[in-house]
Amino acid sequence: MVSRKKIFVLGGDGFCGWPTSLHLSRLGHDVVIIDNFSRRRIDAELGIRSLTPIVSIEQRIDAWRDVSGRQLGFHYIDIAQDPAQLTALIAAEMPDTIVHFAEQRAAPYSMRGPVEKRYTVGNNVQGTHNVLCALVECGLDTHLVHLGTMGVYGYGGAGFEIPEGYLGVEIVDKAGERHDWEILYPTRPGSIYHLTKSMDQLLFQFYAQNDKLRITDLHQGIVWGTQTEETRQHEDLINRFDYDGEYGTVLNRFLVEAAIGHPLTVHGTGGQTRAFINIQDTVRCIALAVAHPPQRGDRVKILNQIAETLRVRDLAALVSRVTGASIENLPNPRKEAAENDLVVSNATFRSLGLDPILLEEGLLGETIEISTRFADRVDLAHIRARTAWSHEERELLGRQNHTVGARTAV
Ligand code: NAD
Ligand code: USQ
Repeated sequence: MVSRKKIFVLGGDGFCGWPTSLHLSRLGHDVVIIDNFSRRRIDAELGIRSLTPIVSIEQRIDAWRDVSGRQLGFHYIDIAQDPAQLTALIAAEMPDTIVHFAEQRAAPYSMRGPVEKRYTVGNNVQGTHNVLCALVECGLDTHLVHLGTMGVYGYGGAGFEIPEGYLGVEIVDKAGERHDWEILYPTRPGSIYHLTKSMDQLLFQFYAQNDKLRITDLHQGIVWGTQTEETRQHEDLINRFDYDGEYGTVLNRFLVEAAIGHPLTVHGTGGQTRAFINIQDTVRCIALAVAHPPQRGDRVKILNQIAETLRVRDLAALVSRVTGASIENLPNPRKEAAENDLVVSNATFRSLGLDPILLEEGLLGETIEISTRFADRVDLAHIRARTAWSHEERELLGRQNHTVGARTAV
């Protein structure tokens, strides 16, 4: 039996936030979405759109009321730019939990140029800090659940299983005495976007220590899939699906590429190993995190939110086997290790009962169906990833006859 909570979902109009809002609502919680539609505006700025047709937030909320009988609240607030409005709403509604998805989340977009770098740092770090500041100002014991990323650990290949957020270290002092410490795992972000998640971690550490805020930081892997049990219930509840070179994530992109007969766009050798999780498990994990808050005075609770790790070339081979798509190895526009190992602990979610969906061939079915159903909405010009991480990659791409400029020609 779930104890009913009032939950704010910051970024509740987005890819992870929308299905999470529905799931928490179905579990009986009182859900209020806060969003500034910046993601929809970036679609317009880039000339792209979700593969799936998404309706307005008002239509989404109406459709959910019709199928579930439950009401979702909504407030248009820019959490980075409107701290007073955010604080006033928190003070008035006194949420038990705030789930924070409201950040610019695409690594390639964050590396496009100075405008996007500044926007990403400003939006993400300021937004997170405004939430923390508001909780202190309101004197509330609200539990903050933040969506972080596996990318804060870096992809250098640690040589051991990556723990959940903290690393045990032994220091030997001048007298030869040994001291055991647990420190935040040294962060090695690979993009400006990932850097903002590293900065968020320090903000959380400070506010948990100084103000005894209760904070859970979920280090999530790459999310794949689209639909959840709740979003399947009505066409107007369909989740967004990014496939373009800036916002599309690797597996969903491969499935769209296969659906339109485009070769699978493997960057480099495809030796990059990454962590993955299906969107249906994202929403389950968040419900579990909401139900298991840290105590007041605890350090930040960090959980790795992943199902499994896979190499990009193995993903491509799997998609090729299932769909018959060809594979193309492209010069990598990103500055990242060509090959890395990645072993990650997800012990806490497993101990809370998560039995994650693994990427077996059968489970790709729904994403392939969605990719095929909406294939005529794909804009071929936006398939290739064109943002170079630095001058080095720009030159490499240039030599390969790609149209890449300082801020990347699309
Ligand atoms: P998304 O871009 O689809 O959703 C983010 C939402 O936040 C959007 O609706 C956007 O309009 C809103 N938003 C952004 N800045 C805001 C602001 N200043 N004020 C109010 N609203 C704002 O992204 P997503 O894929 O749903 O990701 C959600 C969170 O999960 C992000 O923080 C991301 O870093 C994290 N995450 C995502 C993935 C993934 O694969 N999608 C993986 C790991 C972690
Ligand atoms: N890649 C390809 N071909 C493509 C697209 C990507 O080979 O067409 C490669 C990339 O070079 C990279 C890997 O696939 O090595 C993953 O790229 P991605 O775009 O799927 O994922 P990433 O940029 O890491 O970001 C995504 C989300 C981000 C989240 C992160 C989780 O956009 O919000 O934080 O996954 S993680 O990767 O675990 O840090």
